[in-house]
Parts: sequence; structure tokens; C-alpha cells
Amino acid sequence: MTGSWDPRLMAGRAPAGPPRLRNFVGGEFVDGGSRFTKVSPVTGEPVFEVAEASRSTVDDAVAAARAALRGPWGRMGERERAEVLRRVADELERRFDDLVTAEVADTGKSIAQARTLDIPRGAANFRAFAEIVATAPTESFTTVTPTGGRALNYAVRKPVGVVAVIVPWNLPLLLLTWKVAPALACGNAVVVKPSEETPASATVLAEVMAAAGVPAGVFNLVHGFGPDSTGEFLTRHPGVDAITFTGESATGGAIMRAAADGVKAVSFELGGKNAGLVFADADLDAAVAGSVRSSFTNGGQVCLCTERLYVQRPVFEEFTARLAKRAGELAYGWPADEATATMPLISHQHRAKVLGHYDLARAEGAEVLTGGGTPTFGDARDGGSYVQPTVLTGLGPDARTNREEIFGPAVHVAPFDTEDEAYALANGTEYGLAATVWTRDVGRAHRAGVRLDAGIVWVNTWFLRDLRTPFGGVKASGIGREGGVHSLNFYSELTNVCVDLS
Ligand code: NAD
Ligand code: 6OD
Repeated sequence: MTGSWDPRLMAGRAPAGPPRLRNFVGGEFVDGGSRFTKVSPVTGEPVFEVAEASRSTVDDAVAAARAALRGPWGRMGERERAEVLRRVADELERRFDDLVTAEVADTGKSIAQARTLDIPRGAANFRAFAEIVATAPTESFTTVTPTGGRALNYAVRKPVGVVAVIVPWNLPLLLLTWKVAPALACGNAVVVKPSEETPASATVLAEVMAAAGVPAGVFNLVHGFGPDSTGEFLTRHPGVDAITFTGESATGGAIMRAAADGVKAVSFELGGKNAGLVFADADLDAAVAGSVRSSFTNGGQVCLCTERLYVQRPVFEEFTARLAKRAGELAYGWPADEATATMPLISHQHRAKVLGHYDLARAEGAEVLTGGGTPTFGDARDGGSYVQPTVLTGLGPDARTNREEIFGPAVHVAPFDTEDEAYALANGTEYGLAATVWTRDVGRAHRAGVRLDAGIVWVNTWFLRDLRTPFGGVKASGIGREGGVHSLNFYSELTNVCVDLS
């Protein structure tokens, strides 16, 4: 497929007809079923033709993964696997421009963001887990036996087996490699299903795997949809040992039901309705700039994005006015323009959902401080799926606008008076993924970590990541933690060996 990554794809154009993206099974690119068309969110024009994996293609992918576990891959030690992961990172860096093209063509995100966040994080995931797996200890205990002797207990890590990796469209390579890197580090073989909206960077990743010398069958890629398609064929497959999924909470429920039949382990990173708390003692410039980032990065299409801001009353008016002004100024340029600050939503279907939320907010009585509709360009972008960055106010905590995930560039701002009230408001949804707190009070910074029902609490920053730290959600936002040793614990089985030394 090398050569298909024409930079004109980034502007939503497929000049010589849309390139065809295929499945990758047992080290070969294969068709395997019908095809679907992927359109550009920037222009609405076709950018890729994608081979949808049929049930038998999924069977072949799972069989190839199982066979790979019986081959040299299954006998490799941690250090050798870490070396393979470093070669994958090197090759990802060599294919940097193709990956940027693929990611921007699929999502319409700015080239600047793809270059500084999405693609570097893809390579960083492989480098980080190469280090983590090569250095992670396991437990060891010396036990006094009933006869007064000694026994030595120690744990050994073994791969889980064939891992199904199912991911969404918002940060495609970043989220995919966040799972594939630790799964391979632990010696598993994977069958990956990217979102039907973002097939391209995963296809480049398959090329990267082959070029980096990853043995055939260790990494398999199947394209397609969820229910009654590739995703469901994979999660219901008896040859799959574990499922790692990132996506909507409702999809997590459907996958959990499928996994129950085979009693498969699941790791879930799900939706959020994240709160930001701005205290009156905060550095207001930093809080405004940080909240613009946390609400509107990637068009608001990051699971960690802030959709509810609670601002202490003395600074509420000033903060809200400054936030709305900055949101209204976010530039809509083409992905290649350096000044571009926002991006389209992933599809017309998702745009209809987000615009439905804008209408709902108005119907619930919200005041729209900026945005609330769609922009017009007078060029090909009018065929895309843009919406205006939107700031709302005036609704209570029980409004659906303050409870349901929008997953677009929209935030509601409301005042609070006391610290206790702020935590109660922040904790008042069924979700619990991330929260952001803006304060100069050190004691409060630490209290917030304890009082907020969220898997991740940022203080005076947002989306600052250390890949060794636990990442995941509470309540409807997920099951389990990934990151560092937490990923190793999901992607491996520990066997305790007990040796009587007497
Ligand atoms: P989605 O749940 O619709 O789809 C995610 C993936 O699951 C896609 O590959 C899809 O094809 C597949 N899928 C859908 N139904 C399936 C089924 N029944 N069986 C098997 N596979 C199925 O999510 P999306 O719209 O792609 O992504 C947006 C959602 O993801 C938001 O809710 C967002 O909060 C969440 N998300 C969470 C995190 C996190 O780390 N917690 C990260 C990113 C996105
Ligand atoms: O940074 C990460 O590791 C991560 N999993 C980010 C998730 C972003 C959600 O859209």
C-alpha cells in the first residue's frame, strides 16, 4: 500500500480514485468480503475504499494469531520482545509522514495536532512498553512451612493468548497502540479492529509491523463495523482469550454480554462527562487557556474532554465571558493551515447527534453564549461535518445536557459557592473518567484527588500523560486500568510457583 498516502488526501480529496485499504491476516494483505467507502469529514468526498472482513476472514485472523503463539514469538523472552517493540517504534518514526496523511485523511484533524500528539504518541507507546516489560518485577515471598522449613514463592508472567483489540475513531493510532504495544510486550498475538471511520493509520501500522520483522500472525488487522459485522464476529469468537475495548459505554455493555459466553477477560475504557472545577484562587489566565484546551481539543472528541465547567462565584462572570470569547475565535482552517485550531466531527451521523444536543440544550432552557450551530465556508468544506464550538450556561445539574456525553465541542458552565458543593456537582453523573481542577491551594489540590469520583484527576493541567500511571474510569467510564504495570497485569497471566526448599 506504500505510495497510496498522497498528501492531497489530507484535504479530503482522493485525486486518482480512493485507495483501497485491506485486512492484514497472517502477514498478508487480503480482501475477504464486501467493501465500504470511507468519506472525508472535511469535504464529505470518498477518501478510501475499505475491505470489510467477513466472518471467515475473522476466523482466519484468529487462527493466524493462535498459530503465531505456537511459533518463535511464543518462545521469545521479554528482552527480545522489547527489542521488537523498539524496531516498531523506529519504523513508525520512519513512516511518520504517511501516518500523518492517514490520520488527517480519516479524521480531518489538523496536521499540526497529528504531528505533535497522535503520531508521536503512537511511537512512544511502543518505546514505553519496551522499557516497562523489560524492567517490571514480579512478586516473590519466602514462606515458613508447617514443619519449620522454608518455601520460595515467585510469580511468572505468561501471555493471555489471542487478544481482540477494538478501538474508536477519535485518536486512532494513539488509542490502538496504547493497547497493541503492551499486548505484544507481554507475548500475546492480537487481532485488531479499528473503527470503520478510521481504517487508514491501522493499515499503515500493519505495514510497519511487517517491515519491523514482527512474525506473521502476531499482528492481524480486520476492518469493518460493530454489530453483526467484524466487531461482533471477533468478540464472540471462541478462539479469542481476552478483549480490550475503548469506546462508548453502551457498546461496552454489548461487548460484555458477548464476552460472558466465553468467560473472557475484558478491559474497558468508556465514555465520560468530565467536570472541570475552577476555584476563585486559580490563575485565571491558565484556567481559561486550559479549559479551552480541555473542552475543544480534537473538536471536543476526546473521552477526557471537559463538558461541564463549575466556576466559583466570585470569578464566574469573568471566566465565562473569557471562555466564550476564546471559543468563538477558534479558527476553522483546512487541516494543513498552521492557524487551524478546530476540526470537523468525524461524520455527518455524529454531527447530527451533536446538533441534536445543541437543540436539546436550547429546549431545556440553556443560554447559548457562543456557537450552537454549523459554520459555512463557501468552499468544499461545506460538504464536511463541522459544527461551531459552543459554550452554554443556565442549566441545572439534572438537565440532560449536563448528564449525557455529547462528544463534541460543547461545554456548559455553571457557578458554585463551596468546595463541598463543587465535588458534589462534579460527582453527580453516572460517569467517572477524568476531572480537572484549577486552584493555587495545595491542600485543596490533594483533597480533590480523594473527593472526586474519577479515574484521573488533573490539577492545573489537562491530558498530561505519564505512560506508567494507571489510566481508566470509575462507574460507567470503564473497567480496569491500563498503563505501566496495570497493562502488564491485564495482558498477562501470573502463575505462582511454590518450591519447598526443605
Ligand atoms: P463506539 O463504541 O461506537 O465504537 C468503538 C468501536 O467499537 C468501533 O471500532 C466500533 O466498530 C466497535 N463496535 C461497535 N459496536 C460493537 C459491537 N456490538 N461489538 C463489537 N464491536 C463494536 O465508539 P466511538 O463512537 O467509535 O467512540 C466514541 C466513544 O468512545 C465515546 O463515548 C468516548 O467517550 C469513548 N472513548 C473512551 C475513551 C477512554 O479512554 N475512556 C477513549 C476514547 C473514546
Ligand atoms: O493517553 C492515553 O493513553 C489515552 N488512553 C487517552 C484517551 C483518550 C480518549 O479519547
